[in-house]
Amino acid sequence: MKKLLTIALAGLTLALASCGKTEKAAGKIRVGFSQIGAESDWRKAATVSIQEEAKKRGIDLIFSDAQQKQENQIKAIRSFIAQGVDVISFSPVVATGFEDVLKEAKAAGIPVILFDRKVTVSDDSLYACYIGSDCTEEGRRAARWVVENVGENAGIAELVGTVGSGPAIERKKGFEEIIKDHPGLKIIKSQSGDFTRSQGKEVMEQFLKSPERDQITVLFAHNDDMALGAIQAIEEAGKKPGKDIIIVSCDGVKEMFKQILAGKANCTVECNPMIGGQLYDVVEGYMRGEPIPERVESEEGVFDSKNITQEVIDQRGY
Ligand code: GZL
Repeated sequence: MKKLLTIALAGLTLALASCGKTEKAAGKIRVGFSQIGAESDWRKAATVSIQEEAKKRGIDLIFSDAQQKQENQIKAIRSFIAQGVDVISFSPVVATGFEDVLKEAKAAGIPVILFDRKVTVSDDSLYACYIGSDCTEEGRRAARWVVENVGENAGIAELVGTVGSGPAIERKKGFEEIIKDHPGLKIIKSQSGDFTRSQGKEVMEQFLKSPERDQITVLFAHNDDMALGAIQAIEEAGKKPGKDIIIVSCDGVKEMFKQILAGKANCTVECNPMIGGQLYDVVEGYMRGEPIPERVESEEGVFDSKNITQEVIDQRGY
């Protein structure tokens, strides 16, 4: 009996091994991707780009949704390593805490491509490439728009993104870098809304009940979803969003374009989520033996009532 079991196990092992080889023989590139979740319209658009582009290119995508939890991202990356994928990519929910698992990927000889967000690590060789926006510049662009369109005096309420995330750290840094030269532009309230519409509404409701409520003349939201929630809160408080409180945010999602056209918001700094094509360009190049570039930039603009029309909205991909 024992002998029979041994032979069966050997056969199973052989079959599994050959299955792996068969897949490789079919030339399918295997990519493991850990996505943060579905916290915003921006994130959902990024997921569409990642999944649809893989399908178009015949790439075997193993996609994992971390439901906003870092431990799920670490588990997923470990699973990709165990499966022996060709490349790992992920959008880190927060910037720190990935060092160990990135060391495991490096030890396994699997390159890691950061998608959309950066990590803070002691050794930058732990990842091969960062594909995405310059969120610090997005913060600067938002502040420059305030200086140019609001002027030198404003009480600013700030809705911060996910605490510890790259975009929240960088957008705040960029915004403050510009307004430090304009002392009349003051951040008088600042709190995280975790990049979601519901929490953006809740925090804005608190701002509008605070002693400083009547000093708030500008809202800077780190993403459109929080700004959209804040618009609801401002209207429910009997104020006019886009007029009593000028609204500036980041992402450039279609719903925000509609609010700007309707006069209920004022500016959105674009952050392009449709970068699945750029990701797989790097992956396919690597599989052809080409070097992986350290950085792939995405092109973005600044949108307000001067360049948003219904036609622009109708043509917008996300
Ligand atoms: C930005 C991206 C952010 C978006 C949010 O690069 O990581 O995460 O601004 C999303 O909408 O949740």
